[in-house]
Amino acid sequence: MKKPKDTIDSSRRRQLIKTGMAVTGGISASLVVASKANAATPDPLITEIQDWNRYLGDGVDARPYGLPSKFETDAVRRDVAWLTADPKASVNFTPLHKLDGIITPNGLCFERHHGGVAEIAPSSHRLMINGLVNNPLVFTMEDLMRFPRENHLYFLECAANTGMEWRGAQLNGCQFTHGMVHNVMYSGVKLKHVLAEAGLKGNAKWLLPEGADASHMTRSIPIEKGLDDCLIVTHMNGEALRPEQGYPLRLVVPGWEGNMWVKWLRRIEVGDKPWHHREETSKYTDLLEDGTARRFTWEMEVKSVITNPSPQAPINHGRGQTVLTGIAWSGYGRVKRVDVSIDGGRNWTTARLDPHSFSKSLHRFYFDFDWDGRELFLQSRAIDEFGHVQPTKNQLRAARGVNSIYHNNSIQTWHVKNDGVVENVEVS
Ligand SMILES: Nc1nc2c(c(=O)[nH]1)N[C@H]1C(S)=C(S)[C@@H](COP(=O)(O)O)O[C@H]1N2
Ligand SMILES: [Mo]
Repeated sequence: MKKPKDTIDSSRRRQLIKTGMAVTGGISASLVVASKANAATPDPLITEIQDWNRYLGDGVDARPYGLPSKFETDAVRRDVAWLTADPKASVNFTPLHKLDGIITPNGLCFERHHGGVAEIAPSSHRLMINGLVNNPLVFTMEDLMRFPRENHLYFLECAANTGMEWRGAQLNGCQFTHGMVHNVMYSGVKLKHVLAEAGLKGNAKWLLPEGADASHMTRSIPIEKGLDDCLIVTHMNGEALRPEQGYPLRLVVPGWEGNMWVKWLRRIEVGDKPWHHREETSKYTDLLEDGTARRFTWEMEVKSVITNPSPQAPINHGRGQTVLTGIAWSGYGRVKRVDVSIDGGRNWTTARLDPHSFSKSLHRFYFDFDWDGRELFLQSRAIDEFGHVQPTKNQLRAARGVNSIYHNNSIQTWHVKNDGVVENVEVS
C-alpha cells in the first residue's frame, strides 16, 4: 500500500471543525416511533394486490447457491482506485454500513492480497511442518481433517485499517476508513495439535508460516502464540473457505494483525529466532518521530466505529427517533463498554452493547436517541476488559507522530448536518 498523499482529493474532507456550539439536547429515553401511516389516506401498496402477491415465484431449482436480493446491490466490497497501482497487490473493503449483528457474510469479507487469489484444488494442497522438529511432516487435506476440530468467532483486522486517516480526515465512509476488518466463525484444528505431531525441539521459539500464493507471504510468530489459540482452518461461517480467504487452508492468529493470518497455508517452519522478513520490517512497522520504528506490534488495539449513521448511510428519515449503531473490538479480549458522543466528545453516554459478546470478536453496540435536527458530531469510544481505552486522534499522534500508516485505533468523528448528510471530519 502506498503512503497516504499529503494533499487529498477533496478539500471538504480535511475539515477541522471546532465544536464551539453546544450540542447538548436531543437525547430522550422515549422509544416510540411515530407512524406516518394513516388509515384515512390508503396506501396502494397495502390496499392493491401487487404482482409478487398475484404470480408464482421461482421454484427451488432456480438457485442452487443462494445470492442476496437483487435490491441489495449496494452491499458490495469496494476498492479505492488511487490506493494501489495494481489490483493483484491490493485491497477492497467490507461494506460495514450495510451490515448488522456481528457476523461478516463470506461474500462481503474484505480482501487483501499481495499476489492475487491462488486457486488450489484441495487434492493438490499440502501442509509441511519443518525446521526444529523431530519429524518433518507433510499433510494432505484429508490428514488434517482427522485432527479434533473446534469453532471460534474471531475478527481479522489489517494493521493498515484506518491508515489513510493518520494525517487528517480523508475517506468518506466507514467502508473505506474502517472496512479492512471482518468477523468470521472459523472451523479448524488447533495449531498445537499439528505441531505436537511433528514434535517440537527444545530450542523451538518461533514459527514461520508461508503461503502457497505467488506472494509467498511469510511472518514470524512466537511459539507461545502458536501453542495458545492459533488455528489452521478449512471453514468460514460454516462453509469451505472462499478462495479470496485462502481456500483450502488458512492460519488464524486471534486478535493479532491480519497480515500474520497466512492464507493458502502450505508450510510452517519452526526456528529459534524471528526471520525479519519484509512484512515485519519495511511493512507493518510504525516509523516514530525520532526516526526509530515500533516493531512486532501484534495485538490489534481496542477500537470502535459508528457504522450508521455514517457518510454512506445518511439520516434520511428526518428528526425524531434515530438508531445509531456500530462495532467495537479488541485484540486482547472482550470489549467491556462503548461510549457514544453526539457533540464531538464533550459529553458521553454509555451505549447498549449487544449481549452476544465473544473474546477477540466484533461486538455490536446501539444507541437509540431522539434527533432534534441539529448538526451532530458523532463519536464512539471503546474500552476493553483490561481497561484499554480507545484514544482520540490527537492522543495517538502525540504518542506516535504522523509518519505511520499502521495501527491507527483512534476515535472517528462523523459530522451529521441538519439535512442528515454525513461527512468524515476531525474535531479539535
Ligand atoms: N498467503 C497470503 N496470506 C495473506 C496475505 C497474502 O497476500 N497472501 N495477505 C495478508 C494480509 S496483509 C491481510 S490483512 C489478510 C487479509 O485477509 P482477507 O483477505 O481474508 O481479508 O491476509 C493476510 N494473509
Ligand atoms: Mo494487511
